[in-house]
Amino acid sequence: MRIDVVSIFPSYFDGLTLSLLGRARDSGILDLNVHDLRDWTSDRHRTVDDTPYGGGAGMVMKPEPWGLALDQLASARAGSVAEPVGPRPTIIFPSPAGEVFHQSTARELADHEHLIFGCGRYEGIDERVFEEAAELGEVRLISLGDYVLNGGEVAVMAMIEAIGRLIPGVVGNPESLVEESHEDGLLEYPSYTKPSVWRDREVPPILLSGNHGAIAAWRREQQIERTRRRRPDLLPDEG
Ligand code: 6GU
Repeated sequence: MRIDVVSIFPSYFDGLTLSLLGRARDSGILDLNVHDLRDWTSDRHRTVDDTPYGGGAGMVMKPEPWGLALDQLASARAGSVAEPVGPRPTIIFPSPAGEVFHQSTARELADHEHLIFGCGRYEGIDERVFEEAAELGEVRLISLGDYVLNGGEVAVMAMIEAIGRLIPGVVGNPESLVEESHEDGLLEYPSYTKPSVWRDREVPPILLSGNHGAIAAWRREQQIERTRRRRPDLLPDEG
């Protein structure tokens, strides 16, 4: 998979060289490229924002650098710039006004060949950029949840981590992807390791029983009970 990120704070993404995703990048499974939006400006001050038409507080990101960035990155496909071949990219703009990101969103996006993330700052990006982007690929506005961040960078970090670990080969043991919170609509069961007694706290004895059927049933019960307690909204309505 190829991922391009455009931001005025590219160093936010330095963390993606660490750990699992770093290894995926080194091995070539994940082709992750982070770009500075200011590289597509041409004035001496590398300006990316301006005052809003109609007035109001704050600044709006200018369309021109975004247009040039997306033209270049969306054409980074086989063939020529004029006549690219292969699937069109999916262009994602993190936005608190977008559809909410779920595990199902991550699963869907993990199947795409080319994702472009455009991180907005200030009061947002000139609306015409979204129209223009729709000529180049499938545009999605995606939110992490119902709260406001200062910019899209942290949201995109979260999305890339959620998507990246679902790409085949990124997580060493694919079974560890299955028994996880949200994968089957329930929260994860509790985990324990040695010692069996720690500060007078015992590991639930069933886990030491060797009875795999009983352990599986107990874990399922724990999942349902935790979900009922912490996230009842995830459970189907009972009558
Ligand atoms: Cl994707 N962006 C910003 N700026 N704030 C958010 C968000 C995204 N998701 C939740 N809050």
